Amino acid sequence: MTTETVRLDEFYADLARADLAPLWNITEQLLTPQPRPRAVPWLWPASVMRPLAERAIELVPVERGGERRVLSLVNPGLGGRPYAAGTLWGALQALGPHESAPAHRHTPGAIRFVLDGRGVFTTVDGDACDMRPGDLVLTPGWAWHDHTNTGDGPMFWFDGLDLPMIEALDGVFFEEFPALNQPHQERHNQSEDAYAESGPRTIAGRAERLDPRPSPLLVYRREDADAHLARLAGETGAAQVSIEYTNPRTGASVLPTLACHMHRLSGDGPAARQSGNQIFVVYRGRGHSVIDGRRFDWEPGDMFVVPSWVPVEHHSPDADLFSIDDSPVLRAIGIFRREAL
Ligand code: GTQ
Ligand code: FE2
Repeated sequence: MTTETVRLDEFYADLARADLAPLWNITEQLLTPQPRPRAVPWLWPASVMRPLAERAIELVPVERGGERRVLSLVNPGLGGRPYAAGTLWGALQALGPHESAPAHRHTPGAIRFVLDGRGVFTTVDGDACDMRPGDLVLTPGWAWHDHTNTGDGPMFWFDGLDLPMIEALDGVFFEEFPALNQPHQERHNQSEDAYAESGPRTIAGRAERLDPRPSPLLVYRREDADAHLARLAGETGAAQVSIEYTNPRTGASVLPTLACHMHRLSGDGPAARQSGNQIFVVYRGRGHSVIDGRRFDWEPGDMFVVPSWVPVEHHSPDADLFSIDDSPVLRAIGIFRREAL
């Protein structure tokens, strides 16, 4: 070895010992020309998840400590971390007949999209929000929340949280409510009444307004989304129409960290990619999506992930896809990109 090489080797060893790294050797892996998400496109079939969730109801009680009966989507690209994508938590939650999940609060914000069952309400800061299939329920960051099943059957819903994002920011706080459940107002769904006369609950396309506060409306009903989608599809005749659930007071996304959409397909949707991660939940109908050139066939209750900047297109003669994404955060810092392909 030349003296030069020896001196260089010594230098790199000294750098490592001093807890320093030379950028010039890692520039290309850090400043990538475009996002290189570690999460991969992936689909979790309802036919696999649902029987496992039913077994969980039989085998595992919902208790303090564990808090929830939730099966989290584990993206195989993330080295075993329990996240659907780098920034998003996705999960299937199950609540058995006459069970309730304890009240707590945390800085990560959450949304629930109801898949199946009846008789459940989620209490959010004292407001009991009734949940029916196709409804969207918000539990904003630091809001007390617990889930109660008053019915004789199980309920299943999709949970979407910004947990990995808040974890990356080292901003996770969690607190148990002093009692198992929080008291709630006798009259349910008060946020719905309070915002009945304010602005629209869904908009065509994507929100442009930004708001650091979550929507004060906590429940978005299936019927409203359905009517809007039907109207849009009729007006445009497009093979895919999309609406976003919005804050009726400001027109912003429902949470400062998460946007929620519903997409109605009646043919071959357009190909597009966007920065930030997305999770899709099949609400109604059968079809397939092509993600990064790979075909994923889906049916109701299936969940799939489209990582940042990966091209995606959806195909179905008749289907509704619910989705969440982290675009409000990318938009807030001016780095959101979306491109038709
Ligand atoms: O229902 O409160 O999927 O706290 C993950 C964490 C659901 C919930 C999840 C939670 C909840
Ligand atoms: Fe929670």
